[in-house]
Amino acid sequence: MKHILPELPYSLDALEPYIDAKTMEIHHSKHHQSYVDKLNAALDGHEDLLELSVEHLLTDLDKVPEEIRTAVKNNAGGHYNHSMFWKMMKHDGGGDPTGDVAEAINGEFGDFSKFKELFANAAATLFGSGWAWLVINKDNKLDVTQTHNQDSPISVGQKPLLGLDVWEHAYYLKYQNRRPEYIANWWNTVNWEQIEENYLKS
Ligand code: MN3
Repeated sequence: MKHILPELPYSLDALEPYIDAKTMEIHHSKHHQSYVDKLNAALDGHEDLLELSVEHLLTDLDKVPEEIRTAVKNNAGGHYNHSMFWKMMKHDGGGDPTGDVAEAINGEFGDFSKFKELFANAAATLFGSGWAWLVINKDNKLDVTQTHNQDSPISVGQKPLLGLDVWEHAYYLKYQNRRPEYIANWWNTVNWEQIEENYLKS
């Protein structure tokens, strides 16, 4: 079973003006596609591994032969992280979270603005390429974390609820070196219904 690029759940311009259509087009049809293609290339000839989902591969990387482990980690991670990321945003998103995830955020971080500050700081201070996350950690508590490159929280036993891609490819066309401005604007795209769903499933 070859891995395939999922369709975006909205049009390329749905996240304007916060994320521009050109960035979305390149990010989805070039960058994400490339993770999918390189994952399939790495798994070529490994019939047993081609049967496994990306989640399975990423939570059990030790089972992947050493000669393709790095390629699988990077590209299955890229595929998995981006597949989640697209769904974490929507047209007319943003605002405050509601429901159980809002209660959990308030319980863990004090209030939503304190959580936002922590998360934005994690995104802004990540050196190089990677992601900021809101996860449920191994102790079953909400936590704000960072991952480098395309490493995925699920490889270290965490359940990602919300993630922000801070690779330059995610924002450079519109924001150039102004990563904090991208982060500040990105909050207006967050699909809190999806984050609630992720929380309830975790
Ligand atoms: Mn990306």
